[in-house]
Amino acid sequence: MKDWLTVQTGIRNGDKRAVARGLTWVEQGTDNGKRLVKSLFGSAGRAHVIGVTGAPGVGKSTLVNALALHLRQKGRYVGILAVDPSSPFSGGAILGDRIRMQDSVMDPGVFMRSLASRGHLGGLSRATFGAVTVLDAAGFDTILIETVGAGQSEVEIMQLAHTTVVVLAPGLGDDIQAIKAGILEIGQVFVVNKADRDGADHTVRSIRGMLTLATEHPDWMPPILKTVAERGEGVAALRETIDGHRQHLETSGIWHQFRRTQSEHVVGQVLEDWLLRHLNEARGWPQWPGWLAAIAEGRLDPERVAESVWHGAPYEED
Ligand SMILES: Nc1nc2c(ncn2[C@@H]2O[C@H](COP(=O)(O)OP(=O)(O)OP(=O)(O)O)[C@@H](O)[C@H]2O)c(=O)[nH]1
Ligand SMILES: [Mg+2]
Repeated sequence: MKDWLTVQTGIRNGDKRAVARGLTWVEQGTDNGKRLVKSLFGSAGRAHVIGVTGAPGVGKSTLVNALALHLRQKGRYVGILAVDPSSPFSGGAILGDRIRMQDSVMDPGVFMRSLASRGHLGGLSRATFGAVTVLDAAGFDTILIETVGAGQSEVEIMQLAHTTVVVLAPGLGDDIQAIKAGILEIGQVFVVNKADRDGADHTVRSIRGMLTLATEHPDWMPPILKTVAERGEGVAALRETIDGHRQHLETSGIWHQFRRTQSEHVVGQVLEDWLLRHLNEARGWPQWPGWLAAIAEGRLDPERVAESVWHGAPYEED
């Protein structure tokens, strides 16, 4: 399956092999990948995209797996993206996720994929956007995106989600972690997982305290739920809460504005990617070191160099 039209047709028919091929193209940022996302964008926009984020090890993968199994029992088609920003050193972690998620992998109504940054600058959230488009067009009606809630790119990835679930676990300093990562603001649903451990109620209380203090939620006060993902406890309630949030988005009209807001965001990202690529290319130009020296010595205007980078071609000497 090499030709992109065959892959596109396969994706529209929900063929998993075509979906896998399409996601590889999208992940690698190839021309075929871009063509595919462009052509499928019109058929996407139906799926409920749910971000699941939180500090390392809080149980995101276990929870996503339990949620996916529960959604399948409700007859839903579930796409799962595990976005790993820490590549290339995380092969083990991805493998661990695969193993933990293998219950879902055996089910034809579930498609799971890890996306790694593979050393590309930027691009990761763009690849995630493309992957969501592919899964959405393939008929997966619920898409779960797992990412570690640490840096800017993860916050950007969460902007692709209609509903962001922030996962925490009881234990020393978890409340501080949440503030540090700036993820309090992005969550519409909070989950205290590992509720089988001591301190879960304390964590719930501290999240509630911080939410009341830090954010205004005129329409939607984020619920805080407790789960034991390993045993599937609290997962049904979580699913109901997430569905409730979708309903809130629809009745408030936000659901319909979402694509528009997202489009603007995506255009900005494409531009950022271009600029980064131009800058990296320019760094390889033979003139580059000389220019930097000339700027440092005051013989050359930095704006002149920036213009060259912008146009993707070295400036001509007068
Ligand atoms: N006690 C307890 N352990 C859990 C629960 N859920 C998950 N775990 C365990 O917590 C560990 C981490 O779980 P993961 O699901 O890999 O956590 P994660 O947040 O996806 O981790 P990263 O992707 O590495 O950030 C595993 O050993 C799980 O078995 C739970 O509800 N209770
Ligand atoms: Mg994980």
